Amino acid sequence: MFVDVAKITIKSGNGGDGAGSFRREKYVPRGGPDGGDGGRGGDIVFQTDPGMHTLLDFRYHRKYEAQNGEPGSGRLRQGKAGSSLTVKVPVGTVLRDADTGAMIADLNVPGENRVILRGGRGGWGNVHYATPTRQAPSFSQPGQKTKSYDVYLELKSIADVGLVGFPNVGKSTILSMVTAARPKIANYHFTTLTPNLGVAQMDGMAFHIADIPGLIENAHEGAGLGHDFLRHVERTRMLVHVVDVSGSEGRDPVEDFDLIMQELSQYSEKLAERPQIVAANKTDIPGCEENLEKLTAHCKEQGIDVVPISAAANQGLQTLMRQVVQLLRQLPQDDAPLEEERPLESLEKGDEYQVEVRDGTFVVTGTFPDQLLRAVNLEDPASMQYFEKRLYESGLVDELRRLGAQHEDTVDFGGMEFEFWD
Ligand SMILES: Nc1nc2c(ncn2[C@@H]2O[C@H](COP(=O)(O)OP(=O)(O)OP(=O)(O)O)[C@@H](O)[C@H]2O)c(=O)[nH]1
Ligand SMILES: [Mg+2]
Repeated sequence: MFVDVAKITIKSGNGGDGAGSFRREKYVPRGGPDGGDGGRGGDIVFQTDPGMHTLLDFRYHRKYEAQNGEPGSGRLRQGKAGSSLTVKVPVGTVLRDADTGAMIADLNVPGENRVILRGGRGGWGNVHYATPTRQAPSFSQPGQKTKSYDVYLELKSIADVGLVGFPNVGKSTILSMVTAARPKIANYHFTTLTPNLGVAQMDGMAFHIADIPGLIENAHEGAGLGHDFLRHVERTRMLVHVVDVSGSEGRDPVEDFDLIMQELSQYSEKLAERPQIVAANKTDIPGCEENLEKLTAHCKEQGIDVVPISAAANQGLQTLMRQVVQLLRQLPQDDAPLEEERPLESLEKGDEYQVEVRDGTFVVTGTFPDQLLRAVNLEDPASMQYFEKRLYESGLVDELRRLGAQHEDTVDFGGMEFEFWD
C-alpha cells in the first residue's frame, strides 16, 4: 500500500521542576535554599531522509514524544535535560497543523534538520528566589509543561519530470522504457493506482521521473484518482504531457490536451504554467497522421513542442528524452516552500497578551496567560506570589488600570477568573 498522508501527535518534553530544598549542615539548623534548576525538555526535530520514500511507518507509530527534563535537586544540582526526538521523514514531506491546516514546514531539502517543537524550560530552583526579605523561600518554579499537537504529514514526491495525461495513454509504458522502474502496464483505465518513480539517464544527466494515475475530467474536484496524486507532480520542474494520437478510444487528441490543461490549471495555476513537452504516443497505430498534425499545430500556437513516439515499439523515446534534458538544463532547481511556513506556537515567546473588555469582565488572552498558567501551581501560596509578581512585571496590571479596571472587577486570565485587587 502506498501511504502518502498520515496524522501523528507530537510533543516536546516538559521542563523539569526546580527543587525547593535547603542546605543541611552539621550545627546549622536551617541552611539557605539550595534547590537546583530543572532540566530542559527535549525538542521534536524533523529530519529528511533520502532513503525513505513513503509515510508507511507513520501508519503504525503515531505518537512522538521527546523526553521530559529531570527535576533539579538539593545542593544546587541541575536536573538532566531530556533528549530530543528526531523524526525521520522522506524528502518532500509537508507538515500541517491538523487544527488549522496551516503549513508548519515544507521539508524538501535532503538531510535537513528542523526543530518543530522546543522542549519546555526547566523551572528555577528555590535558590533563585532568595531575597533579603525572603531568606528561606519554599517556592521553586515548576518546569514548563508542553502541549501536544496533532499534525498531518503529506508527501509530495520530488521528481524532475512528471508524466501526466488521460488513463491508458501509455504513461507507465514510457516510464518502463526509459528507467529501470517496472510499473504495471495494461490495456484498461487506472492501471496505475499509486505513483511510480524512476531514474532516467541521458546525455550524462540523471533525473527522476514520476508516473501518476491517469487524470480525467474534473480530477481537480476529486473525480477518478487524479486530485490526490497531482501533489506528486506539483513539485516537478517540468511535465511530459502524454497524448494518445491513435484515436483508438474514439477520443480527439486536441480535446484531450485541452482538458488535461484545464484540470492542471484548476488544481494549481503554477502547475499548469510548468514547462512541458507533449509526447504524442501510439504513432505505430495506422491512421494517426491527421491527429498528429492537428495536435502539433494546436500546441505550436502555445509554444509547446510535440514529439511523436511509440512507447511500446521504443520509437522516438531517445529524441523525447534528449529534449527533456535540454529543457531541464535551462530550468532552475526551485526548493522554495510551496506556501508560507507558520511555525507551531513557539515556547520561547510567552509574553504576548491582549486585553478586551466583555460585559464588564477584563478578558486576557495570548501566550502570556497560557504559559504562565502552565508554569504555576495555583494551590501553593508561594507560587501564587510569583504569579502576582509576573502580572506586575509584564505590565498587565498597569494595562488593566489604564482600561479602567477597579478593585474587585473580574479578570478572565486565559480562562481562569479572579478578582482584581488594587
Ligand atoms: N499500440 C501501442 N500501444 C501502446 C503504446 N504505448 C502503450 N501502449 C498500450 O496502451 C495500454 C496502456 O498503457 P499504460 O502504459 O498502462 O498506460 P497509462 O497511461 O500508464 O495508463 P493508466 O495507468 O491507466 O493511467 C497498454 O496496453 C500498453 O501496452 C504504443 O506506443 N503503441
Ligand atoms: Mg499507468
